[in-house]
Amino acid sequence: MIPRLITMPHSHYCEKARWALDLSGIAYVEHAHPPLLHMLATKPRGGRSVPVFEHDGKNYTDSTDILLRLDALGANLYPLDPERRRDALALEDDFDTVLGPHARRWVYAQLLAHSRLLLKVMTPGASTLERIAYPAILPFVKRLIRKSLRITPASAERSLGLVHQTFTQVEQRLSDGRPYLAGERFTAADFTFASLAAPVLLPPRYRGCMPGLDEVPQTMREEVLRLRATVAGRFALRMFEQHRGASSQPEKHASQRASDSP
Ligand SMILES: N[C@@H](CCC(=O)N[C@@H](CS)C(=O)NCC(=O)O)C(=O)O
Repeated sequence: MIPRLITMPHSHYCEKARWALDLSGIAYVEHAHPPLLHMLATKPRGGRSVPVFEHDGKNYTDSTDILLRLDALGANLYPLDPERRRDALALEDDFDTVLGPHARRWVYAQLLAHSRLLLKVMTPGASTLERIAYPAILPFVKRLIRKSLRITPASAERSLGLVHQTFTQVEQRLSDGRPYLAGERFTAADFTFASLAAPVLLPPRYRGCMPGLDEVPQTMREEVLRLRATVAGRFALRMFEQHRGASSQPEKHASQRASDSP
């Protein structure tokens, strides 16, 4: 059976897994679901969050596990030198646990009031039924997101501070002139950073769904422009430019769907 990647169209952890899959050259189909409805696909596969990668009868329910699986299959995503490999994995873990959640919380805090934009980025690639049902359940999903991510003006501000802190750490690491985070070669550390920073940078080559810079509220747009201008922001954008190819949207995958069922 052709491997499948269960996603939410806008999720930055899904972009990380998608990027790894695209690098691996393994053919796969993407099944995108909007938040909450994704659980109909992840729960039966032993997970909760997306991405979930179904391959060879097994389910990989965490983005790092997906990358490690692809690496074991020969995708060459990590440095070969054991010390550099450990370093790349530690960076990936740090981005996964700090940058990913805090970028997400700050961006949701900016966008939860903008239902039309949310529908635009959350539903591409979903089944017809999901697309029809979603506007009706969106108000509930928004409340759920606010509650489960503990979004308040103060927590969003704190999260933005932590995003800046990660950007400063990346800048310090790059200050010795190295071209990539774990050394001389493009690795999982680089595309994990670029993917998880994407919600605050809105890179044109993001393959999932992101709002355009001109679609987001002005305060968010100003912050995105500030972050894009930093050394780390420019580095992430360069990763997309040099290592992500031309942009496309998950609708492309809709035509590849084996079925609408999870
Ligand atoms: N540690 C997980 C985190 C993934 C994650 O947080 N995914 C979010 C979307 S960006 C999600 O599925 N949230 C909904 C949920 O947990 O039910 C990974 O790296 O795969």
